[in-house]
Amino acid sequence: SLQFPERLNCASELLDAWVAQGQGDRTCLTGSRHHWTYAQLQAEANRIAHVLVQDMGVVPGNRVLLRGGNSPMLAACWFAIQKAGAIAVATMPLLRAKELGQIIAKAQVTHALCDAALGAELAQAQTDHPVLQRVVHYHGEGADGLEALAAGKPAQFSNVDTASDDVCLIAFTSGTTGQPKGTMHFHRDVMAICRCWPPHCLRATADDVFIGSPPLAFTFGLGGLVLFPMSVGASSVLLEKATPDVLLGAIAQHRATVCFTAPTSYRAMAAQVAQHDLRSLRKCVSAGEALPAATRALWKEATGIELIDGIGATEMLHIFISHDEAGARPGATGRVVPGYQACVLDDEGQVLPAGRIGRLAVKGPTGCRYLDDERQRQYVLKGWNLTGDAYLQDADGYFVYQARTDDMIISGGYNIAGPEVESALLAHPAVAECGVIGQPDEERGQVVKAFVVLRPGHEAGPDLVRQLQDYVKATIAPYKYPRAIEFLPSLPRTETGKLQRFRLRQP
Ligand code: 3UK
Repeated sequence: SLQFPERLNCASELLDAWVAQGQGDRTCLTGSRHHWTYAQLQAEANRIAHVLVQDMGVVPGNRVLLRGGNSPMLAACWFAIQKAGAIAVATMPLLRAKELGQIIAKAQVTHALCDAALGAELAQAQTDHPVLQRVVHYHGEGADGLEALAAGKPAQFSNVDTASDDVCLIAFTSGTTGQPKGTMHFHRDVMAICRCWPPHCLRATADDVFIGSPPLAFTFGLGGLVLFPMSVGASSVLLEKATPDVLLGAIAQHRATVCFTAPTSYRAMAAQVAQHDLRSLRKCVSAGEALPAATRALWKEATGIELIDGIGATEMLHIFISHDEAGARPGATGRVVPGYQACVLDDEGQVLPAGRIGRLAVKGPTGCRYLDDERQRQYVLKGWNLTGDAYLQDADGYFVYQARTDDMIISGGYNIAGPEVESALLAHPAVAECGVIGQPDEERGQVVKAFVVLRPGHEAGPDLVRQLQDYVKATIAPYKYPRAIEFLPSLPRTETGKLQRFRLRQP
């Protein structure tokens, strides 16, 4: 049920409840430094909660910034913040002082827990933003470190009695341009996402071992690598830096069964599966950007596993359109996740019939609450969240991704979705990665331009350009073919695996 009691603390539900039920000895989190059962994670989180309250002066409602790569300690800190009734503001490890400063100012962050190895940029941000009063480091040495402070604290902590609609988490969007937007989520939102997508599309059990690449600061990673495994009593492997080769090695080493990562990472892994024993793996989830049919086929051929695609958004907290393995349909994201509603709207906000391209709108137990941002009005219309994606819904209720609304290419009067051209190109054996944009053009307004990264053994040149163009013309409507093709050694991507099209557009 998606009804929640008036008082609710997500740490009680996801962590303490297992120990209370006598399941405390089950393995919970594994990292390079720690391997914790549920009881050990609970004790650690309780001690850290005491540090937050006694040593750092955190009171309920304070915003506490987290900075670190994925690790059991980072997760323990996250739960400690929940236990103290404070609000977690997790940040991407690669952020610099200036970006951290924007987040500190926007969320009025007063306290921080930070991996000692990443302290310098945060110290700089703190100098510029004195609202941040107190930073404590973990994974370091010394008597003022988090571990030393926590060692003297009791392993019991009485969780703050939060309301189910108290904010517990401010997630910043991995937006590719503009000022970062903070999205606020309640304790009940954290529980709601555990009850919607996982039981319907993932169906993991307590015996599963989760693994993946998304940072816990990205809600795809927080859900997939901490909340969802813990909601079923499973365990999770947290990797500080999960490049495709590291991830493959770790899947084999830990006998992982459920993997979460982005399409680009599945493509890179597919090329090297032969060197690894992946027989433990049974479920693979793809999100963050559209999953091309060619990538679904590539991964299935390499591993025998049907990818589970799902579109989620920081604003919605997690995935709202998806499918299970049996419901996979190449080229489509899936159907609306039970608990949510979704439709496609025209520019006037009217629902479009099947087959028509328009703006994706979604509604459900979670939704967009920007922290002090004018853009709330653009994102939410009459209770519907407009994700900024162009989609169509087919007659069977499957949603077919087209492009980000601002990324639609208009060329010679035609509307062309770059990702459709990318999907066509990715099916060609010479193409490892590609990105398609509209390049300004006097005559046509825009022309379709493709940036292509080649697989080893293929040579860039006019012959290959012509081959690729002919290939696209033979696969999709010929007017969509890329009139310009440029070869690059790699494509610009965010830490979350999203192609940065705006950077491809810069001449
Ligand atoms: C795009 C997809 C097509 C789409 C996210 C799962 O990506 C997540 O959140 P962000 O706020 O970005 C949201 C935007 O990313 N997108 C994501 N997944 C897909 N497009 N197919 C997909 N499967 O433009 C969306 O509006 O960074 C994903 C769970 C939690 C998340 N926060």
